[in-house]
Amino acid sequence: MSEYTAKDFKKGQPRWCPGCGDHFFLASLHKAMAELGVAPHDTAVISGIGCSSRLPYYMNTYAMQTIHGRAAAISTGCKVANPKITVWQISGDGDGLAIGGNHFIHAVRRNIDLNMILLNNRIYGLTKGQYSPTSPRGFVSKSSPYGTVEDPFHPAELCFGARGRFFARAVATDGPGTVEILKLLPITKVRLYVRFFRTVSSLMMEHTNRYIRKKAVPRMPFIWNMANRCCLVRKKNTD
Ligand SMILES: Cc1ncc(C[n+]2csc(CCOP(=O)(O)OP(=O)(O)O)c2C)c(N)n1
Ligand code: SF4
Repeated sequence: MSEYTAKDFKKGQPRWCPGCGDHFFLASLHKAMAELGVAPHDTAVISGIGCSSRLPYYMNTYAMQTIHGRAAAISTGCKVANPKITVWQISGDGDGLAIGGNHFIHAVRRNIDLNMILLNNRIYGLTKGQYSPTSPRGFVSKSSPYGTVEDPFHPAELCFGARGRFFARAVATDGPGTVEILKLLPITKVRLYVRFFRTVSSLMMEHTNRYIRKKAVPRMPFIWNMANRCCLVRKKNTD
């Protein structure tokens, strides 16, 4: 039984838009950390730059918002300097897979026990809606007014291509599913990578909202663990 509650991990007042999926994810992270029972002073949360990368401000743990695309590099440094610390790395799809793509694949390959989280809204939120490496082909945005002509990354394929061993995804509004997955991360002790979809509220994100409803939600949240070849598909999709 853990001696902590979610309150022990909370700090500050989030500044995300009302209804942004980041609020849901943050609440799940607080809850999962409390249930895992690792002390706040043994935990570090490290991000790059982006809306999602503001998350460390709201953690009552060691926390750092660093520079764009470098969350994996600085998380690696933190973990190597003090392996006893549980490190949670937070990136958006822009931060983690565009400017930080190279750091991402090598951090997965090195397998130094980071809990890597990708908050994937398939767009650059903070800079007002440019397309990202996970935007679908044809996505109309400020940087692709006629639709993108590129195919997106599939984060799971990227993870396994870099010799990752564990991948899971959930919809951020599925609180219990998200907590369930987050609690698996520190105990699996294989390369870890989680992908979350967010639902978003601002008008700018409307396309993303539509996309998530039409295409992403029918695909169930799942967990894939290469170590024991198990694939758990959650039956209920709560988004
Ligand atoms: C070196 C550098 N290049 C570009 C930027 C501008 N910039 C800030 S956040 C961002 C992308 C954010 O997108 P994402 O990581 O998906 O996070 P979101 O805001 O969607 O949560 C960009 C391009 C920057 N801050 N630094
Ligand atoms: S701009 Fe988008 S990603 Fe950023 S806080 Fe608002 S809804 Fe969330």
